[in-house]
Amino acid sequence: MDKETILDWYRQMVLIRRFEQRCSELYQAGKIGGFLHLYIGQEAVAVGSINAKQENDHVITAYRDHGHALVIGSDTNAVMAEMLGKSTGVSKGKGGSMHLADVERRFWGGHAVVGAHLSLATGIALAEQYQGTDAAVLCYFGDGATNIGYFHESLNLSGVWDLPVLWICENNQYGMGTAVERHTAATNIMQKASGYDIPAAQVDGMDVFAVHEATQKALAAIRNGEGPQFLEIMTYRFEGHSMGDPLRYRTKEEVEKWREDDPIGILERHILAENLASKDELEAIDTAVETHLDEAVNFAESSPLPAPEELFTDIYVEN
Ligand SMILES: Cc1ncc(C[n+]2csc(CCOP(=O)(O)OP(=O)(O)O)c2C)c(N)n1
Ligand SMILES: [Mg+2]
Repeated sequence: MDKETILDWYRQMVLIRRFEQRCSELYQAGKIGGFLHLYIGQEAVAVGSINAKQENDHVITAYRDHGHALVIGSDTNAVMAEMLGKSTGVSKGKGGSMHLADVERRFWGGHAVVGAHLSLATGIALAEQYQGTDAAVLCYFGDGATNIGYFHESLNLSGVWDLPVLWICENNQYGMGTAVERHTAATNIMQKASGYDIPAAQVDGMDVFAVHEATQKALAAIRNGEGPQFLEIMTYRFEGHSMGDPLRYRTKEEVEKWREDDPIGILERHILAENLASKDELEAIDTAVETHLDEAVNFAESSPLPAPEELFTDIYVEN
């Protein structure tokens, strides 16, 4: 792994963190409406895995989607504009936080119905298999989603048809305010994949290198014709389920313990220990990210809202 790549991953993780801190402020100022689910704490998952994909692979996820969009390489200005519901946003301001998408980069969202997008991932994988390409689908979902019927139907069909799909469970220990032990009978979630004869591995989601390596391995197996693969990535969301969550279901000590394993802190310590960059160089990256975000917020705030006529466009696909 060369130094430039590692520093770029650091930049991407800091970009997600700072982007979301800005979103939190904008939400509290009433400039972002609807629901807002922060990804803070889980950055190493999107950065480690999406950087392991090849260009023609697809990505699809749930509503906690800002990190995926930024790592995919969607324009930060347009992602921020979408958060504010502006017409310059990635979904023309009509999707908002939970419905980021970037068709050009094969990023299919951003979905609010828990588990529903797993069936879309299955369909995309079937299309690629039918066309005989070497593209795979990276499909992300939460621990809670593994209790939903769509999850079981999708894993089953992907196994029956040997579809090129990588199932990525971001196990952040909770589905809303309910801990894994209280919401699922099989708390060792990767076991659920073996019910469908799908090879699975558990990965430390606070370690960007571990996530990258596991994803590379799983994608290589898919492209080698070994069928769907499953990763259970162990992570933690440092903030609430969504903005305004009073967090009564977990202790401060638990949060503090996970914060010691802050994925950005772990990477920073690695960079410094390996002399890949100095503290000053890392601070320069942080400053550049802040400047980049100043521009994005200005762009979003000064962009127009969608015109009223836009209510009637983009409802059906036009052939
Ligand atoms: C079908 C459906 N049921 C319930 C909800 C309400 N809901 C939104 S998020 C969520 C929890 C999902 O938890 P998990 O899959 O672990 O994802 P996380 O929020 O932790 O990323 C629930 C129950 C929903 N959006 N869709
Ligand atoms: Mg969860």
